[in-house]
Amino acid sequence: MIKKIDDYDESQIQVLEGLEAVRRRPGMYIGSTGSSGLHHLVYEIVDNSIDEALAGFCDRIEVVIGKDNSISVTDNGSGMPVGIHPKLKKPTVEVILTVLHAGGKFGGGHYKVSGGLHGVGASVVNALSEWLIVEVKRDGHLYRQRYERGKPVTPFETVGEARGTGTKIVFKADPEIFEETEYDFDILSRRLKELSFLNKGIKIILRDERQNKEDTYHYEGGIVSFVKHLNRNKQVLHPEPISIQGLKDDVLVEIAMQYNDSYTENIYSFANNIDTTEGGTHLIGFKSALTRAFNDYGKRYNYIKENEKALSGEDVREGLTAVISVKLHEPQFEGQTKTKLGNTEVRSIVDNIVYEGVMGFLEENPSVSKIIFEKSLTASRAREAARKARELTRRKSVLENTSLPGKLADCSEKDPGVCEIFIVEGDSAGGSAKQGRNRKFQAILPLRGKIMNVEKQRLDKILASEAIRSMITAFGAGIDTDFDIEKIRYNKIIIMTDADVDGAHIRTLLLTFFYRYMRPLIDNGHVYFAQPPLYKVTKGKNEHYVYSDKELEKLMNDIGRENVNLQRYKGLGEMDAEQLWVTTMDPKNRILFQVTLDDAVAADEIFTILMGDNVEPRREFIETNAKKVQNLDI
Ligand code: 1YM
Repeated sequence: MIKKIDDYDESQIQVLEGLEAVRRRPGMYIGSTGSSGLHHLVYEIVDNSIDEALAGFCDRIEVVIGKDNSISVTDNGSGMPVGIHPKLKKPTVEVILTVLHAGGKFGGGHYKVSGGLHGVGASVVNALSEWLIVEVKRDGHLYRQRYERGKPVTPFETVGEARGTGTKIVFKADPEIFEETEYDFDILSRRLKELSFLNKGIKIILRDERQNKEDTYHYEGGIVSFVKHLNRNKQVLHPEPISIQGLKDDVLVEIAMQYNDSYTENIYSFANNIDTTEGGTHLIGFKSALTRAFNDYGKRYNYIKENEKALSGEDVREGLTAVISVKLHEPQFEGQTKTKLGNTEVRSIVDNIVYEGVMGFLEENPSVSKIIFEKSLTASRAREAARKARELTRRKSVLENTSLPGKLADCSEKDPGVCEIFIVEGDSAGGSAKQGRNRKFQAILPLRGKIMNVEKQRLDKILASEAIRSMITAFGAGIDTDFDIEKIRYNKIIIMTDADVDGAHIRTLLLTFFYRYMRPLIDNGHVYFAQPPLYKVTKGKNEHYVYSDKELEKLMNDIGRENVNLQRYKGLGEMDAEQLWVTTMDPKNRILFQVTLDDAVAADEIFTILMGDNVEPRREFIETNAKKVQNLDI
């Protein structure tokens, strides 16, 4: 008896130490105490509901952002166990909410597949919350308990009657821990929507009481709906995505894939609902099976002749949108951001299931197969042509011994870390920029004429464009699969265009090109937009350059409107070299926008909408976003 009391004391001390450790080093448990960590709290709680849904007991999850930025998550599952925990002699709910990693110890045999990147569970959320309330409906009773900063402040008790079953957790992130405590509806919405695609049949509701907004996500089609959604603005080559599922050695594999008429591949892989952005064994298995299946089928049905080259992986993935989702026990996550699936056994499991599935589909759908094969074969030929063109570009520059384009005014400094290159629209602005710059570290590359829309071209055509070739040689880092960020000759690549619609168009074209063919430039934050002023305001001897209408309004109020001369700049060409330097190029005064692409899905969507063939979504996008674009002289 005495021993048992000792045990209890000891475990109680361990509990407090555990939660104290979480509060002392929150980053270790949720990644950060910034916005990402804050949103992570929600995912941890939702993941418990998702697990309950995967076990077959829950089909509805409601997430509410309160006016005070509290979060409430409610599910209609079986309800957390309410009995006394046999070892710790406390209500099991309290154990779940106060003991680190408690969740795993109770596993009832079904997949405990969910669990955010860190998979640390509800106790971590409790430790990092100013307060948390848990409610369980079970056996006709409503139970409740309240905690503050991880410690129970009321007993776990029955507070009333209840119909049905389920669990509700309401919490408020602790401002002592988090740098910010305001939730972003769009961030939560994106992840919850993704979860509902990845776990078909679950209805997830997101309500924002701060702004009376509500979204519902519910996809009976699961990842098939996901792929349709990803392709919704593209011209698809077959109306229904190919859907493959299989279960082997307790690993559940689900694949949905659909070709569109573009030239890019868009493959998203998930393991236990976690976005494996670094890929891993499931992705490798998928790719190798797809290539093998295409080549085997192609040879059998004479799409690929006896003496012809086999299709490469890139050929068979051209224009492919796919979602790969695996669920397994004990996933191993590796890589820099722990988003690479490492389980070696998964590779052959996915490979076998995909090979069978793709072969079956090709055999049963000869007309779709023909369309996809024609695309892959054209891709193969185009890639061969591109290889030759690239070879030629490389050889030419070596032979002529003038690797840099003629129009480039290079800087004298050779250390890439301090060098910048301005990509300037038009020769006249290019001239002013060349005169105005600091030639020690600033290079100027004027681009004449239209920039090619790379979304609609394959690499061989793209390489035929002079503007694009001159950028490739000026940057010095190659292109596409040859691109090597280590070789880049400038730390900052600054796009300098007029602040009008044409300028915005050129910026988007250049960004599309960088995004598709020099992606590390964007990922590593090398790309910037210069921000020329919109107005010059002169009053007496004082001159002010103004960069936005808001700023203009404020300045006018500050200096008074009488005897003011307001000059509106229509383009870079209206400024002389000196003005261009002072307002737009001098690091001391200028405003630069750094281009970031933290969300490949959203970026791809924007590029597709703005650049693709479908006019209607483009018009819609421009209409809804025109208001958001500031400093644009429309
Ligand atoms: C709003 C958050 O946590 N729901 C939830 C959690 C659990 C159960 C049901 C559950 C699981 C099991 C048995 C089981 C949890 N249980 C545990 C533990 N919603 C939310 N709904 N009975 C109920 O896994 O066997 C941890 S979470 F530890 F008891 F298993």
